[in-house]
Amino acid sequence: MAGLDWTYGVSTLRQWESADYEPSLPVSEKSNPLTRDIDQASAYSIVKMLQLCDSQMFQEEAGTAYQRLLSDQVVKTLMEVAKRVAVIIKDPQESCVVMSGCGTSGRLAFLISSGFNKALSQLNQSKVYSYIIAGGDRALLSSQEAPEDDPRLGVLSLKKVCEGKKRVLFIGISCGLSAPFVAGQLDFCMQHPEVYTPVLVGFNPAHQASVVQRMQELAKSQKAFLINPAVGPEAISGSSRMKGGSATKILLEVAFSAAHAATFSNTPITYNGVLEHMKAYERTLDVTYSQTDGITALVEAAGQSLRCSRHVYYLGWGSLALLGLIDASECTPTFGADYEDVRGFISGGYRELNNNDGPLTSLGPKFSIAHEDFLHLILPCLTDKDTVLLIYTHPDDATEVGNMARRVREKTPNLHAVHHQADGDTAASLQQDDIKKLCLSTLKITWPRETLASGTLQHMQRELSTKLVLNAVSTGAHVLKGKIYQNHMIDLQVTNTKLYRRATRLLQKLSACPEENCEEALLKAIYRVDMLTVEMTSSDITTHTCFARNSTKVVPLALVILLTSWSLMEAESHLKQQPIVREAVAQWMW
Ligand code: F1P
Repeated sequence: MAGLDWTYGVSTLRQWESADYEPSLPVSEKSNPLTRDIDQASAYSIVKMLQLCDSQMFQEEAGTAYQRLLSDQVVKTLMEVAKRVAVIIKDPQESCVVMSGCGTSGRLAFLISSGFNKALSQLNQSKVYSYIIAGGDRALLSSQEAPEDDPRLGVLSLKKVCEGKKRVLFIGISCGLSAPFVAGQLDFCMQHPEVYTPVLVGFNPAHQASVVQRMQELAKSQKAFLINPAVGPEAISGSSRMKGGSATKILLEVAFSAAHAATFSNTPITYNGVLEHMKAYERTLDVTYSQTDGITALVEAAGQSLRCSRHVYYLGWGSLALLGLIDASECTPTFGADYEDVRGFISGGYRELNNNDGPLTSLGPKFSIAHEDFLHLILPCLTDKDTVLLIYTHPDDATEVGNMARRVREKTPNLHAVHHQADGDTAASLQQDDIKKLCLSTLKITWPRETLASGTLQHMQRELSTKLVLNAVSTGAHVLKGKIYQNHMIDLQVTNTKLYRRATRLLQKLSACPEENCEEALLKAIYRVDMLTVEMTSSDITTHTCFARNSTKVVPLALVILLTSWSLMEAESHLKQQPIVREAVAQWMW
């Protein structure tokens, strides 16, 4: 922790809000002043930085241009959306709620729709929630960035899900308000107002884009809704899986819970009800980060595994396992990681996942997600350099967790647990003690005892808490592995327009070269040539990003070329000798 001062003043926490802080960038792409030195930080400091970044989600509005999570307008819009959902729940034959997004946003659409459909089933009601993810179900577990750029694909998938419905509440999620896939769907909704009411969820102020402007216009007469508070820049610039994902989960769960309570327990949808529910999520952050030491232990263990090219495995039960699958799948696009680096497994496999397309195992090894798969494919080769993390909450799962812990323990002591427990639950504590004895570290998150009615609310908070912990583990571990420069991911995949633009901007920032030169270097690295042909330079971004799917280390390579004027081959061999990208490029950047 040496050299780091945790008494950050208000000015550092709020610096990003100032009009002259990185003015050309939207909030979701700005670099967070709090994490500028995250690449040099210890595991403990990393966790503390993430805590501060997350706390920015709940900062109050402060007379700047930004709406915040708890702003009046956001609460009021959530109330309106909740009322629409309540109408739909009463008419499941003819209506539905559809959530759609790309990458993390689509994965959260899946998680949230599964949770609320389950709640409806438990009440013997028909399901009304559906999800769409760009790239289809395979994108739930793997990185599929290209479809994000395709508005027509968005419309086709929306039409398919809504076939025969007379009333659709469409919720398009794009943290950066940037995904053409979602924009296409919103546009389609606005063309068919007799059926569709569009809602846009994202975390940047509304901008000049035609779709967003038209949404704003329709929002005045409540024919469309915009929920776009700012939650502050991500800890790793642009990594919207973190706060963007968390805030998406909070906003939609608050709206849907209010609708369910209004329909099934006669609780009116009120301003204070919605606000209080949001604040309950704020307390989730406190409950979670009160365990800084426990989280730090996990970050350290995972970091050590990745540093020696070994692996991190999340073995989860129930919906918390899904958060493990999601977190693991995001490491590929976010950190340029191999799918084997961080992997998630879920007890019950695809039966438990219950996704639209059913089992995806035939798509390849990365789609083997059941605990049995872990036992057959991974356990035999497990070493003490690998980190295994058990993730569970339900006391009913404790026996299975114990059995799994014993199997893993025969191969490695590097076993850890994250589990949630209600305050004073002594029966569960006894079982936990057995599991704890088998684990190197145990992160126990304790929740206040609650009545049955608030049980589902707390379950969703436990999910968010798990998301925060796992995001910290995978982000922290990759930082410790040397994948981050300052607070930028240098080795990002350049597989869609947003990522292509982010890469070009990053090259400009780090090399101080003009945009033109940066784009040229980027293309050389994508096409792996020293001289670009006319065909290459005249192709559009989609062509470049398609090609980039099969190229690795594109941005580091471009950066070395820019900083050294070396040939492509020289730059490539340099990067091979120094696989820690931050170190490979740092020597020229001071
Ligand atoms: C969608 C997304 C992210 C992913 C990556 C590429 O972003 O797929 O989830 O982590 O950054 O973009 P958005 O549309 O929600 O902004």
